[in-house]
Amino acid sequence: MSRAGFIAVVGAPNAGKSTLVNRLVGSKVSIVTQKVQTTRFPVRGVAMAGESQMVLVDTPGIFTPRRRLDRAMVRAAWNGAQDADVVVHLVDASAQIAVDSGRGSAADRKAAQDVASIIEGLGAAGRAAILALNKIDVVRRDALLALTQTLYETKVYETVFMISAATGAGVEDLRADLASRMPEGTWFYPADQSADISTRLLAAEITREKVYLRVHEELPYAANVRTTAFDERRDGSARIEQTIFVEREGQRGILLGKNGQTLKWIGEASRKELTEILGRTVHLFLHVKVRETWAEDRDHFAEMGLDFDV
Ligand SMILES: Nc1nc2c(ncn2[C@@H]2O[C@H](COP(=O)(O)OP(=O)(O)OP(=O)(O)O)[C@@H](O)[C@H]2O)c(=O)[nH]1
Ligand SMILES: [Mg+2]
Repeated sequence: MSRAGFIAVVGAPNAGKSTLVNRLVGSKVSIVTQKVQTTRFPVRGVAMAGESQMVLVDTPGIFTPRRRLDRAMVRAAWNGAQDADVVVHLVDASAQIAVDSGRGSAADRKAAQDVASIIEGLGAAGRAAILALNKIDVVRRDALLALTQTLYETKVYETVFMISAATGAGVEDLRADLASRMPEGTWFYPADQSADISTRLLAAEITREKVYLRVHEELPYAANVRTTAFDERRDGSARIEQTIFVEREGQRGILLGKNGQTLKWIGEASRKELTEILGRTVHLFLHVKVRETWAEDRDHFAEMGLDFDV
């Protein structure tokens, strides 16, 4: 009997949600960076285990929102949880443990606050979740057990897994458990499909990942990437044109860099990865435009599947 269902992966920004989804799927469907708030909209990846098809929904991190885009991102994450058959709450164990031992950075403390508010939200929704403690490759075993105990006592979790999305430790146990929780039914996607994102959008995401990797502070959050043209060429290669929108003229300058070096790096890194993902030669053309109001543009939200009016 075949099984199929939806699994929402929720958690504070930077917990490793996208890394976990990519690992379960077995290919890159969602971008990953060391910066918080990388994922901006729910991304679906498809993972298989025997006769079970698991549609994993990678969600934006849940945090205290300020901008319209933040609000829409957090709302999308909660909606993902609501609509799913199973909710996995992924927690960065290393950040929690650092805070509990008084060594936490400001970012760790922020993450711990977000975790507390997610637990509150899960409790209020009456949703039993699976707790997955992530990044066990960088924490001590005794501290991990103490943390497990504390979180389990909140009573919002059915079960706990300790994993490293980065190394894969513990992930197969989690996969088997998730597969067994899928309701009986026919598959949602063909067996060979691993992602549900258009190539144009994926291409924009790959470039946005490179922006996040290359520029810092507020600039990544002020930037957005759109694919404006995607043409198949007769020789089998793809010609992709993209615009990176930023909010201010100064940001445009930083993104271009001295003699255009920064943008060149971004374009080269993105082109390389797109060539790999698409399995053919890619010609990538990047433009940078200042559009103060891109984060207030209804069309942008629609493209990402985000609700503009939350
Ligand atoms: N050491 C370690 N690092 C990890 C692990 N999983 C993820 N990371 C790192 O944590 C950072 C954040 O990973 P992401 O997968 O982008 O996290 P996310 O939860 O999707 O983040 P947002 O999209 O911003 O909410 C990246 O630098 C990852 O390489 C892990 O198991 N161990
Ligand atoms: Mg992410």
